[in-house]
Amino acid sequence: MLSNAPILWSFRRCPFAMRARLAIAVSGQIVQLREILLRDKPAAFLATSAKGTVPVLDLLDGTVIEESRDIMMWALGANDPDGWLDTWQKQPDKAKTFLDKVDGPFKHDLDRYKYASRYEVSAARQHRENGAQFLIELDQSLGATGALSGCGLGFLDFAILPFIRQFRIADPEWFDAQPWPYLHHWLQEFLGSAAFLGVMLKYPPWQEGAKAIRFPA
Ligand SMILES: N[C@@H](CCC(=O)N[C@@H](CS)C(=O)NCC(=O)O)C(=O)O
Repeated sequence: MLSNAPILWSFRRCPFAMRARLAIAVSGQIVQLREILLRDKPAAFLATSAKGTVPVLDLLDGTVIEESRDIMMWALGANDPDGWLDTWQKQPDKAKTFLDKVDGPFKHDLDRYKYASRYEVSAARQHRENGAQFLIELDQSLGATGALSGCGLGFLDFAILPFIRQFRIADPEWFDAQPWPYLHHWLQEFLGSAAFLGVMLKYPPWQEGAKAIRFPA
């Protein structure tokens, strides 16, 4: 029954929530999706997780998972048909260091580049430059194998692709003009994939008493 399925508190455009939805979808786990507005967080969401960030997964057995990577692990730990976890099993320290870099310094630069006001042009340029240095490294890795997770797309790719998408959206014209052929190909394939489009469907914000929404659809 859907009402017994775990509840995923999510926000469609949040890259952390996207990576969680991608892993849930590929794993075949079924959850109840509750879309929220970050500027108007429901009391029931804050009662589940006081820190107030999405995604949050409530397993309804007293366990609440409050970090996107842990939600990915939960889903893939239950079922991993495409071998997303292979890279973790082979090189866990390398995978963790890489993701810490994405969620830490890269996200820091992304936010300061993306949300810079027009009065902070030079600071924004510096943050774009910092991010670009990382993207150059990614392009080189992708040139070798076409994926960041080894021979095929896996955890590292899907955990970071939503952030690279955001970096591009800040200035698509500039981004598309950069000499990063492997990165552009990797990103465009993802943006056009059924996997991505399937986790980007639009849902109205959840309200108390609303009918449960099955995810994936
Ligand atoms: N470390 C967290 C970060 C999640 C996060 O920062 N999510 C943002 C949205 S993209 C958020 O909920 N921010 C709270 C707010 O804007 O009020 C994770 O990996 O799940």
